[in-house]
Amino acid sequence: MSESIERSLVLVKPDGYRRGLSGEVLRRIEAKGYVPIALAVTTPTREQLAAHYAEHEGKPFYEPLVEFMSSGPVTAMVIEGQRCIEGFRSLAGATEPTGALPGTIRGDLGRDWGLKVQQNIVHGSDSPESSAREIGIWFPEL
Ligand code: IDP
Ligand code: MG
Repeated sequence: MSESIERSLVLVKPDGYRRGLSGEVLRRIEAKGYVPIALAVTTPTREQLAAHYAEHEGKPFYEPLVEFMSSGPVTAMVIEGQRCIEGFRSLAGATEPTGALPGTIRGDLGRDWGLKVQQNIVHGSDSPESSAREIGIWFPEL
């Protein structure tokens, strides 16, 4: 792999999966030009989520987040391309879906439901270190 080619771990969260938005998320990723190199539908275990969201342990939304993320299947994928970590975060938009800009996944497809955790359709790695760690959790074979 050329050094400048990055990988990012993307999840279509249970809200997005339930609403049938996995294809729409993948469509936007491919339209942007990033390449999916691994794809799976899986219901996350609490252990997987504890590892994935370790940085958030102890925060008020941590338990609701783990509860939400284990509530049903997610579509997990690894995407590849130069600067795809930053690029996918840009496609995803801001964490808080009410203020996420129109044109982004969260801005176009997400909204506030008055719950303890924001349901915002997607997760994307936020750095090369997170990406390597997260790919190890979701796709240990890679
Ligand atoms: P990110 O997904 O945009 O990287 P993080 O800060 O890593 O955002 O938070 C992980 C997830 O936890 C968010 O995507 C969202 O679902 C939820 N979350 C983050 N901050 C809050 C909050 O202040 N209230 C409720 N839910 C939150
Ligand atoms: Mg994050």
